[in-house]
This record gives sequence, structure tokens and C-alpha cells, in this order.
Amino acid sequence: MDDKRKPAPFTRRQFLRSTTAAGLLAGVQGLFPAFAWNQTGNPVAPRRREGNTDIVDITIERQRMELAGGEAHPITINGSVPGPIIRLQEGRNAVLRVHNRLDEDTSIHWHGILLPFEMDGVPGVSFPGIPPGETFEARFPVKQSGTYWYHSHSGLQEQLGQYGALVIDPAEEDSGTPDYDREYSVVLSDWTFEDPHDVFRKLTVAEGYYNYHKRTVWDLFQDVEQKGWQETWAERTAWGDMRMSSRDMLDVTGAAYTYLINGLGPEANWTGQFRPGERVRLRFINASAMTFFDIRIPGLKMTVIEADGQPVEPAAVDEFRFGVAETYDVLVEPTEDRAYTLVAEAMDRSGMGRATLAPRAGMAAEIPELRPTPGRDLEDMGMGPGMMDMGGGSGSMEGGDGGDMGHGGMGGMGASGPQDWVLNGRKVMHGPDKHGAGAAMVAMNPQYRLSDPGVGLQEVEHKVLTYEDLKARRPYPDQREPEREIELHLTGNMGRYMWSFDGDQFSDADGPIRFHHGERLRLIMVNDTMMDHPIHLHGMWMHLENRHGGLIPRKHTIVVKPGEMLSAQIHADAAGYWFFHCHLLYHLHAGMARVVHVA
Ligand SMILES: [Cu+2]
Repeated sequence: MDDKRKPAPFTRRQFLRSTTAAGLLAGVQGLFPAFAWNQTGNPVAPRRREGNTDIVDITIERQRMELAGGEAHPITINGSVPGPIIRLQEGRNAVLRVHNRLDEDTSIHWHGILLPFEMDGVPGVSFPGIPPGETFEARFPVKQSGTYWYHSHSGLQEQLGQYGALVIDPAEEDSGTPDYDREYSVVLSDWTFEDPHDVFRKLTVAEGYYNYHKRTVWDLFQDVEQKGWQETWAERTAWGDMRMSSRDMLDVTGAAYTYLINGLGPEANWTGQFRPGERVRLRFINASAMTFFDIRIPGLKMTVIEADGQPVEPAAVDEFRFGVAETYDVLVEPTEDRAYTLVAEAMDRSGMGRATLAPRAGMAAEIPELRPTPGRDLEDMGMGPGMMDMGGGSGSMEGGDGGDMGHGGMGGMGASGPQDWVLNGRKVMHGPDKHGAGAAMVAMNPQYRLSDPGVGLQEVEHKVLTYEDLKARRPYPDQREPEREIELHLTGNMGRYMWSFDGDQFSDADGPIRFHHGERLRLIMVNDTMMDHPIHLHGMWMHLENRHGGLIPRKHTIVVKPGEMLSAQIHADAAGYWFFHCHLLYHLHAGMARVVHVA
């Protein structure tokens, strides 16, 4: 197939066109190889048991196959995209043998897994990589349970399909886990027929290349009507100075991507079956390269029971947003004998993934329309007057005293007020000359936003999960107060597609971030950019300080919103070299990464 083909974002109209007749739907299914068309769950990698050790073999290779409605050439694992579910058990030893049948180096990182750093699978940080034709054995004791995943950490291979679910059963039945009758892994991803290196090049050449939602003259008139000329003009000038559109929410959009659920595009409709009255556990994994998804199952309440593999107090929600690399486990209890649509809208509403829960194969329910593209406004981004200091000569935005906490519309504080925020009253420090050219702006007054569901979800009329809803089911044994603080700024220059920490891209950084072995520290992250960044620490937990005292949740990936300041406690109990980075693949590729050295 022609590589230049750009599949259009999935629309309801297209869907109706392709599936009006049930017979046609069956025809679409027929195009897919048996392993991809899966009614009852995903393939599980064969596991060999030897004493107290579980051995799993996986083979990485490039294959031609049907994907996203076209002929594709993805990197497969054991022949499929996503790769098979790897199933392990807490308390046993794992030997994961990765065979490289590519003509280039590869790697597999076991995302969210506590293990010796040499087994972590990051080329150049924790091991040299796996050359073509060779095998790497990751050996480690399994010290945790829950839903995780695995993916390549080499170049842009992850965008080509190299990822899969990793599910770890608890050592013994956990009395706190609600019962369920069946379970499915639900792996979300974003597929493009473009070469990932072309995608990256386009982003560096023209910021907003994939953004087809630029504000229009019509929007201008609406703004003027609502806000008056003066405010509208000030806002537009600010946006212009920042060389950004208020509708840039995702760097790569449905213009380039087809959104896959368990490897199937919206029309192929992955279906998980249930018997009415059963309780079904869905293990959601955001394995995409660049896409934040908003997940709904209209007609069904979802009860969130785990976040990033860790048990949380059950939280009943109608929708949740999850960042790249996060996982959420939810329970649903469909009682009716009918189909339900699982909707996974891209955050910018440029497309959706779609799947179905149904009592029988071939059933389908109504698919909601894509909701309108939300616009970030300056306040919404912690960018109201006095909030942000734009580099590049727009000092006009720096008005006010920086203490204007009460500015309307800040989703952050909610009713409970700022007083119990651990960072309340903190003076934000910026580096010498405000992080240099790598930072186009800095947040002067970053906000608590953990009770804010995020752009586009503040106004919806049903319950949307927020980070403040996450409360650990059990207290972490170590409840020491942090002895030390590290403040880190998430920085970027969209115009030049530079992404960095504290203004320095990976290659310019001054050596690793140092953690002292055994210490407990507080990592403070300040997002100086206008994008959400899912920040991932390898090898150790980040305990997100979301005002739940001894029951703050543990995460491996924390999304930091624009204009947000948040903190996480880290128990630095894992010696070695660990990667720490933004999990947006092209942000990582552009340099938003560091090595953490624990010694
Ligand atoms: Cu990022």
C-alpha cells in the first residue's frame, strides 16, 4: 500500500456507510486474520512453568498484515498487534525471553514493573539493546500484582505496534479485590500508515502540522460577542506570540491516526462478550504513542478499582481520561441483554476508538457522535493574567502580582480550598534565564489541578474521574516524611518542537538526577508548557500527593496538566540507573527525558 495514504478520522457517517447491513459487518470481519478478530479476549503468550519460575518466549518481527482497514507493515510480537498478554504471578520468578527477528536492534521495557535495573530494557541506560538475531532474557522476581504492559524502548518502534498487556495475578486472593466473573484486557493504541520518522520530521518542520482545528473567523466573532474586543485581542496576541493555537491539544491527531482497541479499528469493532448480570473486569491500558483517551461506556457505570496496577478505593465514574502509558482497571455490571458501545475518544475529538460489550458476537449498539473540540482558554491552562510569563517578548502577559489565585474558572481548588495542598504558598523557582531557548514560557503561578478532570471534561454533566478520586486501598508501609525536595520543570518550545526538563533536552543534560539509595524524597513537577505530559519513572513508585494523607495512590505515570504544579513522594529503594521521561513518544524522541541514578 502507498505509504502516503492518510486514513480519515473515523466518523459516524463513515461507520454507518460501512456497517449498515449486518452482512457487510461480517464481511469486514472476514478480512482480518483469526488472531486479530477476537471475540473472547486476547491471545495469551504460552507460559512454561519450571518449579517456582514462569518462562515466556516472545518473538519480535516485522510482518505484513491487515491493520486499521489497510495493509500495514507493523512490528508484531508473536505475530500480532498488540502482542499477546503476558501473564505472571506475584511471588514467583519470571524469565521473559525476547527474540529479535528484526534487522535492527530492539528492546522490551516492562512498564511499571519493579525489577533489577539491568532487566528494565532501556538501551543505553540499563542494557545495550538486543541485536538482530539475538535473544535477551529478562529475569526477575515478581513483587507486585495488577495490570501493566510492555513495549519497545528503541527509537520509534513503539509506534509501529510493539506493545502488549502484562497481567500479574496476586500471590494469594486479595480479600479487598471485588469479585468478578470474567475479564478482558483493553489495549488502546494509535496506528498510522505514515513512517514514524516522517511524523516526527513533520512535527519539527511545522508545529500543528496535524492540527485541523485551528480557530476560525467564526470563532473570533463568537469570542468578541462573549468577551468583547479588548480581551479577545489580548488573548489572540498572546496565542500568536506563543506560536500556538488554543486548539493544539495533541501533536498528532486523527488526521494521521486510526485508533485501535486490541488491535482493531472502529469498524472492525473488537467485542468482549458477557452474560447479563455478570461482573466484568476491564483492564484498560493506554499503549498509544501520543494519544490521551476519554473512555465511556454509555449506559454503564464503571467502578475504578486499580490505577497503574495498584488497588484503589472503588470509585464509580461515567468517564475517565487516561494519559499515554497509564492503566486503569474498572468493573462493569451489564444486566440487560443488549450491546454496549465502548467509546475511546481522542482528547482533541479528532477521532475515536470503538469497541463493544455484548452478550453475543456481531451485536452492536449506537455510537455517540464525536463531541466538539474543546478549546483551551488561558485561564483553563493556568495562563490567566498574572499566571504565566511568556518568553519571546510578550511581557504584556506578565501583568498582575502573580498572586491572583482567585481568578475565575480555575478547576483546581474546588470547594475544599488550597490550605491542605502540600505545595500551598510555595514560591516557584525558575532556572537561570528561565530555562533558556528550550522553554518558550514559564508558569509564574502554577496551580493545584488534581481535582480538575482536564480540558474538555470540566463541563460534562456526568461523573468524570480526577486524580483526587484516587485513594489507595491500603496504606503504603513506609510513611516517612520526605527528607529532600527536587523541583523539576516540564519545558518546551513548540515552535521548534523542543521538549525538555528544566530547559535542557536529554543530550544537553548535565548528567543524571541523583537519588540517594533508601531516601524518601519529594519530586515537585511544574508544567511550564501548554500540553499535558504523562511523566513516567522507571523502577520505583511515585506516590501522588493528592490530599489523601496516608492513602495517597502509587503511580508509575503521572499526567501533569498545563500550568499545573504537583508533587509525588518517592522511596528511592531501587539502586541503579533508571529512565525518567515524558511518555509521549515524540516528546521523548525530542529530548524530554533524564536518567535517574539511585546510589
Ligand atoms: Cu511531553
